[in-house]
Amino acid sequence: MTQRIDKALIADENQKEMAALQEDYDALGCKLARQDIDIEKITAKAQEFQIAVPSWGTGTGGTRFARFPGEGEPRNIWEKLEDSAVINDLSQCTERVSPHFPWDKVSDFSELKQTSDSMNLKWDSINSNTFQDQLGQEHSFKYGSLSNTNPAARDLAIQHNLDCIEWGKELGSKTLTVWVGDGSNHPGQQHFQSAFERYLESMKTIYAGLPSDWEMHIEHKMFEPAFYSTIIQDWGSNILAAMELGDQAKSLVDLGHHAPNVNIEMIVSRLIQFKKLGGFHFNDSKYGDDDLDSGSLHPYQQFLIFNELVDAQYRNQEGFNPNYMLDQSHNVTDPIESLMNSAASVQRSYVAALLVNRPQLTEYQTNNDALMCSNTLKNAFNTDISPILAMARFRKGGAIDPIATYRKSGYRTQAGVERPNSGGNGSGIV
Ligand code: LRH
Ligand code: MN
Repeated sequence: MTQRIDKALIADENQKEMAALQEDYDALGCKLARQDIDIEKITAKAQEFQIAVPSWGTGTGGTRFARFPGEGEPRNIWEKLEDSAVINDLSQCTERVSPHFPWDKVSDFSELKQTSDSMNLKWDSINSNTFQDQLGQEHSFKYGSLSNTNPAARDLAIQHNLDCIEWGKELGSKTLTVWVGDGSNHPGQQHFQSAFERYLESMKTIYAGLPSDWEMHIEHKMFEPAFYSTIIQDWGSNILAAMELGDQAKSLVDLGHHAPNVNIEMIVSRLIQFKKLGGFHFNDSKYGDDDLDSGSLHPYQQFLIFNELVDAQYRNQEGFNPNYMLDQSHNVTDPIESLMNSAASVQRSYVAALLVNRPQLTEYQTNNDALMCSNTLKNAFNTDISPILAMARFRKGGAIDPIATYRKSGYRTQAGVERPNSGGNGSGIV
């Protein structure tokens, strides 16, 4: 068990930063007050913000070419929980962890629940996995899982999702996320409608197994591992499936699963309007599903997505309760640092969207004053709200500067000592 970050160290490091933070915070408070914005109200909202971390993101990620494990890699869900606790200790906005089965499967789920409780961690959405075959698996998912032409393979995939619900119930989760790689690589290889009908039939059986207070989140993806067609390729197929299945089925938006330049914030607006926005997998990308750190390339797009989300909150949109989660692959950085950075980046997009003067924006929109519409959003986006994010962390017992405090703690080095390199570099995202 790698030692958690000592609260005294966090306090010491915060002490060094406090005077400067207070000065910046007060200055920002004056600036916002001139816009009739109460900084204390915004900071309180920032303190409420939560985003889940993916268990599989706490280890070094890779590509099909190679994976270069870092020091002190977490080797199992227990060590992934330790690292997730450190991320939450410092950032104070990541109390939920999203597991992936069977990667995180254990023999005793009540023991896993006790361990997460002891770390003040909760369980977010459960991710099923029917995009890989398990050792000795009777029916392969090579040609698909929930849409496979072989009913025995479909039954296997259905049963795995039903098992995920049972394990999730033991952990206190309330959501099942279903992403499948099903699709084709050659024109003509798959009959599109028949394949979608098989997928929907399978999903209906899984849906029937959902407890009444659970949601099923369907994740669309343009391509990979299939490179000609994918069963749920875009938000259109996604919302059709969610509507076909019922009220507990909603659409999940993974930012990296769209073609470059797609207007994701408008997709979000549509899903909100039709009460089908289940949640997000936040990350960033330049080309494909690059799974890069959130906000590292397109921070304005991420802000525009939150502008739609905060607008829905502001309008008390019915059926609006999206789940926020990171889904990234950290190939060249310390995963703990990238996850803390990314959680803060998404929190920043949310808080900046709170600064938008919505009555003013509505007036400019009504009068077709395009320039002032854009400036109203840019004004919020360009406001440096770093003091609010730091103050929110500080007030919840976290670190004013999470990266500096983490590096000062020597946690990674300690983990390296206690978790000898498992040597498996191989390839693939985990
Ligand atoms: C698919 C995906 C999905 C996860 C996997 C790890 O690309 O985004 O959400 O199951 O990554
Ligand atoms: Mn995803």
